[in-house]
Amino acid sequence: MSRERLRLAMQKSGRLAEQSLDLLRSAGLTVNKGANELLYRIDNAPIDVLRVRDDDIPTLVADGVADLGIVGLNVLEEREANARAPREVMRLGFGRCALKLAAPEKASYAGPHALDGVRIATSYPHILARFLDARGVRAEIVHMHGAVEVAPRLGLAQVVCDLVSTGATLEANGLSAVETVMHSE
Ligand code: PRT
Ligand code: ZN
Repeated sequence: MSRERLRLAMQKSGRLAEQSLDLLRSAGLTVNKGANELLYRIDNAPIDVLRVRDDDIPTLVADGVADLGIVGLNVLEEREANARAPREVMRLGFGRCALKLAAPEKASYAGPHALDGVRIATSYPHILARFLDARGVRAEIVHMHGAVEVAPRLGLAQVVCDLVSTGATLEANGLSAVETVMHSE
């Protein structure tokens, strides 16, 4: 696909949205919000900003609808099994978090093998499966699209694998981190 203007996909709203725009502004680019919520225009460079859900960014870049995207490594890696996953070109240093395994405070944890036969709730089933496979652990992965931290209280899973930044969400749900699966930004 050939275009006159570079198209950059970024999160429309959420944790990465404002910092992604700040990055452009700090590069001296003038972001014109205009009336079109889907597409912002850079006035002083041939760049358009496509504003979408973060989960759609890898597909938009893989399909050539956008030339570049700003997205969490966690979202990118979750699609790695997919041959059309785009390539990481640069780390941007914001949105830092870690994908961690966490269990109810009282539970004792003696290493990955303690997870054999355990049900683990996560929004990142591929990343988690790769982590468990590499350690020879056979656990049951429960795929949830949100509110992963409530799974143990609901009796849906004994352990969760979720993104953590301050740790406040784990604490509020009586969970303690036991392993780091990946670092992200
Ligand atoms: O609407 P859209 O689909 O675009 O957004 P989203 O809701 O899927 O994503 P969003 O905005 O929540 O997160 C976008 C990206 O920010 C993620 O893919 C990560 O790369 C990054 N990021 C950084 C985080 C966090 N920190 C984070 N703390 N994403 C999510 N969280 C959540 C986490 O899932 C948990 O619910 O925040 C909670 C934990 O936070 P603490 O501070 O209590 O530990
Ligand atoms: Zn999302």
